[in-house]
Amino acid sequence: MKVFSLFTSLALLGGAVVSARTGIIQTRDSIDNSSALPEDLNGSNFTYPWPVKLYKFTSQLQELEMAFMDVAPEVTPNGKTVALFHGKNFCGPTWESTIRVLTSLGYRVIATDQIGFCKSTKPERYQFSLQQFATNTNGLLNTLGIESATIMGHSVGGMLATRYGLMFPDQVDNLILVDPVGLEDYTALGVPYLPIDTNYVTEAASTYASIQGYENTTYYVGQWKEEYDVWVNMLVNIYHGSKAETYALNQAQIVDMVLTQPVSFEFGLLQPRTLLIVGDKDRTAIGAQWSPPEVAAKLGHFDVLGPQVAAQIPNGTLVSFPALGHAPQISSPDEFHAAVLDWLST
Ligand SMILES: *[C@@H]1O[C@H](CO)[C@@H](O)[C@H](O)[C@H]1NC(C)=O
Ligand SMILES: *[C@@H]1O[C@H](CO)[C@@H](O)[C@H](O)[C@H]1NC(C)=O
Ligand SMILES: *[C@@H]1O[C@H](CO)[C@@H](O)[C@H](O)[C@H]1NC(C)=O
Ligand SMILES: *[C@@H]1O[C@H](CO)[C@@H](O)[C@H](O)[C@H]1NC(C)=O
Ligand SMILES: CC(=O)N[C@H]1CO[C@H](CO)[C@@H](O)[C@@H]1O
Repeated sequence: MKVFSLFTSLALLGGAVVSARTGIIQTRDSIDNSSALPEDLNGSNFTYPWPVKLYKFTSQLQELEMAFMDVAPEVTPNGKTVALFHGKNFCGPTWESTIRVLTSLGYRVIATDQIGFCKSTKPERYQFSLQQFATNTNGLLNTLGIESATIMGHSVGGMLATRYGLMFPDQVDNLILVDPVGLEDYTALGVPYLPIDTNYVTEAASTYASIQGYENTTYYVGQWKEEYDVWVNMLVNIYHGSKAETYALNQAQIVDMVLTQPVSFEFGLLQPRTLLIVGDKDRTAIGAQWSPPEVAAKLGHFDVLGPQVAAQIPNGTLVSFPALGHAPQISSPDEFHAAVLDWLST
């Protein structure tokens, strides 16, 4: 049987894989540390605050590149690593101030761009799943020789961090979920299903005004500051950049992933020590925009969801910010970092 023989050869080859495209055997998983990466990398021309590296690996029979920053401690290393997962409207560099705080205390920080986002490959065909993202990211950390790390994820990255904690509990020192989406199962609460093609049209129509308007309301509770513009423009340039079409498709697939792959039934199974951080004024709910008003009204109450979910997590602690929205690490970095460091130190 063909499939069987492929698996057999994978097992025999150990550290190598067969490329479906070329049929040739390639060395598995490598890191490209080249300092000469182009400014426009896989459709994003944003200048990152630290050198961008590429994790090259094979997934779903294609060669992919996952961009990341590997930031060394600025002081004597404390031997610990934090891996940061961005949300749907952000990228690795949006964590810049958090990276500065952590590296100033001796942490090594890995800030990833997931496949389909930012400076990573935008595949034309890919089965997007939280499990696949978690597997990709675990492969990166293993390739870097990092045996375990604190995992911190924001928004969709928080949903991914939850899945990562469920799949790799022995490799998670601490889990930090920052306004994660998926604290509730949107579909079960009545969000109608929209095909990827419909989401694609919405994604492809993204503009500065649509992104800024959304972030102003949900991320910053209507308190816009000029310094937030940088993150909107970073995104607008990808939507209009050299990989615009595939990026819009990938983002539509990611909306589909969030709606069809709930984690909300599994919080009780999380083994790692977990900090859940929420802004009580966050009302983020995937699909609320196209739901009937009575459905939308039920969704995204982080002030209620925070305590509910923290109580389900066996080793869970809740920190809530009464006045903040979806992005406390951006809107109130000092308060946010104090809460994270306080919890990490106990
Ligand atoms: C890139 O750097 C990593 C450590 O960050 C190292 O393990 C790897 O061997 C380097 N790869 C190349 C091709 O220099
Ligand atoms: C990225 O591209 C946009 C236009 O698509 C341009 O306005 C912007 O200056 C570019 N940024 C960088 C850092 O090259
Ligand atoms: C942000 O939203 C608030 C409240 O809806 C509104 O008053 C304000 O004009 C908006 N600011 C910007 C820059 O869009
Ligand atoms: C929570 O995790 C910490 C650190 O791993 C551990 O010391 C503590 O016993 C755990 N508490 C519970 C209730 O599992
Ligand atoms: C799919 C794609 O365009 N991938 C590119 C991402 O960027 C790296 C570095 O320039 C290229 O090698 C890939 O081909």
